[in-house]
Amino acid sequence: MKVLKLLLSALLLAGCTSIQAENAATDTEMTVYRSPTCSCCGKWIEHVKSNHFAVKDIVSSDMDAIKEKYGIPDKLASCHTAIVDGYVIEGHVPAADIQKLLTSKPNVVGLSAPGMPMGSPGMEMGGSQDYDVVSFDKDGKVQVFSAHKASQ
Ligand SMILES: [Cu+2]
Repeated sequence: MKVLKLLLSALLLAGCTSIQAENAATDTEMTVYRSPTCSCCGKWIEHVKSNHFAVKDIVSSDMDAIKEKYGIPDKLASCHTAIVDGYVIEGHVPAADIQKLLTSKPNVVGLSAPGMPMGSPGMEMGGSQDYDVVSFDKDGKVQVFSAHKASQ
């Protein structure tokens, strides 16, 4: 009887580990830097988490230093800054755009949704506006990566 119990718990343990391994294989690791007072940052983190990103959430009181470190041009700066697969993701960029970036792997530093566009993921506070997600490279070249229309 004791042996059976042991065997059963061993099987349960094995089951748990395989589930964990599965999650690790599908979720892409992402590090997010945000200031302690940013609430829309937390909402954006929930958005990417529900779209298969495993987030390492780092609270920083000196976001300017983070943006300088990762080479984000002033005019493209937003609230939080994320690092995923060597790319920089600035502000409320939709998860679908990040997935597109990771698949197409263009030669850019990263993506930004400059400012805090209303209606973008994490900025659903009633209003909605058209906004562009742009890519930027080391030489400061900025290009539209994807255009988003305001929802009705
Ligand atoms: Cu924000």
